[in-house]
Formats: sequence, C-alpha cells, structure tokens
Amino acid sequence: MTKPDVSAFFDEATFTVTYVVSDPTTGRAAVVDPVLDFDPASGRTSTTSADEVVAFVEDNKLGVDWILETHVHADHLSAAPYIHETLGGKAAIGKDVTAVQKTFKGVFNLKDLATDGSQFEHLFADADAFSVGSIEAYVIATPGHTPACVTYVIGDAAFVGDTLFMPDFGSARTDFPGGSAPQLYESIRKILALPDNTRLFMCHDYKAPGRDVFAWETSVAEQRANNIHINDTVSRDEFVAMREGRDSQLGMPKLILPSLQVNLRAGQLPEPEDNNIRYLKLPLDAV
Ligand SMILES: N[C@@H](CCC(=O)N[C@@H](CS)C(=O)NCC(=O)O)C(=O)O
Ligand SMILES: [Fe+2]
Repeated sequence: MTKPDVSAFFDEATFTVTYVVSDPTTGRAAVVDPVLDFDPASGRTSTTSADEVVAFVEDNKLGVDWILETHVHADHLSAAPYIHETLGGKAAIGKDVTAVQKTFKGVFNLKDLATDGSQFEHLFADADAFSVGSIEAYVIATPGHTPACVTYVIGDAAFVGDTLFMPDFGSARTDFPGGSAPQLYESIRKILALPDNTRLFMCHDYKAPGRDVFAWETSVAEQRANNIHINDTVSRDEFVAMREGRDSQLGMPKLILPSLQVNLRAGQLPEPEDNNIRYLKLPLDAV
C-alpha cells in the first residue's frame, strides 16, 4: 500500500492541526481541517494560517482534490472557502452535517440556511470510498463529539477529528448538542479496530500534564495500550461515566458562537449588509 505524505500545520490560537495529505506518486492531495484565523475582540479574520498551507502546496507542486472537514468545528472558523479559491478541491464533510444544521438554524435564527448540506460540494456516508491520487481512502462515521463527525482513512493514515486525542490527553468532549458519550465510545472502538500500525492524526492537541510540547501523531497500538480515557482495559460504562463527569466541568470553547455560524455554511461568512459589513450573531442565554 502506498503511504501518503502527511504534513501538519498547528494553529496555537485554537490548538487545531491542519494536514496536507498527499500521494507521493501523483502529487494529488487533500487538505484536512483548514483554519481561518479570527480575533473575536476586533472581529478581524485573516488567512495567515491558511497561507502557510497554500505556500506548502504551491512549493511542493501538489494538486488539491479534496478539502476534508472532520466535523462542524466549534472552536475555529474553517478556511475551506479560501483554500478552494486559491488551490481548488472539493469541500466535503459527513452527511450528518444536516442534523447539526437543523439544530443550530434554530439557535441562530438563520432563516435562509439550507439544512440539506448543500453548502458542501460532497457529503460522505459511513464506509464511502474515495481516493487521493492513487491512494485508496474511505470514511468511518465516528459520531459522539458531534453527530456529523467522521474519520478519514487514507492509506495507512487516519484523520480522526475529535474522537481520540493524544494518549496522555484522552478523548473529545461529548456535551455539544447531539453529542453522546456512549456513541463516542463505539466510534473510538472502530478506530482502535484498525491495524495496529495505522498512523493516527489528531485534530487538536492541548498538551497534557507533564508534557510541554505539542504532539498530534500516534498509532492504534499506542492508543490501545496507553490512552488515559479509553484503552483495551476500559469498559463502555467506565468511559461514559468518566466522559460525562469531565464534560460537566468544561466551559464552552472561546469561539463556539462565531465558529458554528460560519462552519454550518461550509466556512462561508454571512453576506455583507447594505453598508458592506458582515455580521455574526451573539445569541444570549440560548446555548
Ligand atoms: N479552550 C479551548 C477548548 C476547546 C474544546 O472544548 N475542545 C473540544 C474539541 S472542539 C474538546 O473536545 N476538548 C476536550 C477536553 O477539553 O477535554 C477553546 O476555548 O477553544
Ligand atoms: Fe471539535
């Protein structure tokens, strides 16, 4: 099996990892979870982070076929539209994005938001196959953190989104609307059933007690042996009790309200008003 080249771009402002995954034989590539920088204090967006990805793709003469979102992110704005404009590629996400759109259409009162996922160019169902150049790839639906979460398996590499984090940090939270700890347990067991030497690429890293560098790559074998939340000795009930306990202590991500409004539309910013300025909403006492 050809192994894809994987390059990581870490955004320290949101602890998010963007990946460029490419086929060394054809130069075809996918960009996973691109970030649009956003400063909530000033309302300014910038493409500094995304431009690093663009420069890397151009310098290495790669061709982008896919822009893959692992889920509707609640902690950063997606740069999928910017990547699409500059590099091309089809923006794709799990088909259950429709459930997330239905939930938040109400919260944000987005009367004209289509809730059929049509803002994305492709919707993936569980087990759908695709390819990155000559490398075979497929999707595993891995809900639990959100209903639309998917894992992309590309050759020997899996992009797990918010399911597992590094072994010393554990797993993703399950307290967002439509989240479920029992579902996350089942989803993680599917990832851990991949071959032991599968490379696993995390969507976030927050460091961990005793570790002062960021890290985002591990393997199935390492997770099964060492993950502090879910390894081969942890039962479903133990995981659910731990996860729900921890979730009840967590504050909301800093950028959840801006992120959802933008990411529900595949990263498109709201249309400008008649003064040519775009606005995001801040729903009070609703989330
Ligand atoms: N402090 C971060 C928190 C982000 C956060 O809640 N991350 C989610 C993924 S979107 C998570 O699963 N965190 C796991 C945890 O903190 O246990 C922020 O404000 O953005
Ligand atoms: Fe997330």
